[in-house]
Amino acid sequence: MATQEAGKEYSSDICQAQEAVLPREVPHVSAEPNQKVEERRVILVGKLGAGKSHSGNGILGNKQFQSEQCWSSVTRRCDYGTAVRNGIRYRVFDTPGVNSPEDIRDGIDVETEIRRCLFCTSPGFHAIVLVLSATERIAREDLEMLKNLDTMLGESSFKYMILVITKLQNDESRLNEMIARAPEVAKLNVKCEARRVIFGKDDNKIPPECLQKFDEVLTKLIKQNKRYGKEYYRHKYYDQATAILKLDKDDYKKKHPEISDSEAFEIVRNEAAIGLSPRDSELLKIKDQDCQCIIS
Ligand SMILES: Nc1nc2c(ncn2[C@@H]2O[C@H](COP(=O)(O)OP(=O)(O)OP(=O)(O)O)[C@@H](O)[C@H]2O)c(=O)[nH]1
Ligand SMILES: [Mg+2]
Repeated sequence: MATQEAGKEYSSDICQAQEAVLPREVPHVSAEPNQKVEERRVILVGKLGAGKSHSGNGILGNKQFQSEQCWSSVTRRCDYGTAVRNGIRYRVFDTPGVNSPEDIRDGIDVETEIRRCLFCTSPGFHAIVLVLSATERIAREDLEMLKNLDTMLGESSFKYMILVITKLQNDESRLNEMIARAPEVAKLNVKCEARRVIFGKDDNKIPPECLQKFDEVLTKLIKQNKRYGKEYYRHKYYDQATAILKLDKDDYKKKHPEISDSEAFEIVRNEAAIGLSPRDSELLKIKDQDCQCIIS
């Protein structure tokens, strides 16, 4: 799809794609018209090279995001992927590494990318997955990243957060030991009510039992938040974003009258996530003037 291709700017000169990425599922032809498929919207965040795209591919069940070994940012713009796995539609939003030294050098505005991607999870996201690599030390920049996330998303976002640990054998006791020795991760673990899932050690594949655990944790998380009437994380700014996206949808429908409202909305929402909304600048202007939080 042309729009999806246009969003793929994540390969730098020194980091050429080595593997072909599977073609994306075209959203508007995938679902049966009257069949209501449960949708789960997930955002991936984390440090440069932590394995966000790798984790996103696992959640989707196929390779839609570019994931590779590289010293510079592989994912340079927000990207989305969608697939139906086990009867559930996953809409996964991949983001560039937060607080990477590349942010400044390569001119990647990570905050802008994450904000755009947040609004495009309209009407709100079910989970924010923080990807942590087990092979790297927790450094000052990681703490800075956590502080930034807190500032951007607000404290209540932890109720929707799942920690995914990459590059670690699926061994809970080893993870417990590691957590016990890292006070910052221990704090985070408490804030996330111990929702953490190991995604294994393999750079190619996430073991099925790890993915199953992720599904269970996510299902439980959604159920719990639903009980409090907050199935997904939303904020009044989402209403502003939705209003803008609806204008995009109306324009789109004028050009494609054969497409249903919901299909058109999904298409423009996906395009907006990768910066292709004709009203992108309006989307990015949505911000609370009084507080730094995008969402609180
Ligand atoms: N051995 C091993 N390699 C992993 C694991 N997770 C990710 N990798 C590898 O680590 C490298 C970086 O993974 P990516 O998924 O591209 O990381 P990212 O966080 O999306 O990186 P940026 O987009 O650059 O911020 C790739 O070569 C992955 O195959 C893992 O659990 N084990
Ligand atoms: Mg990536």
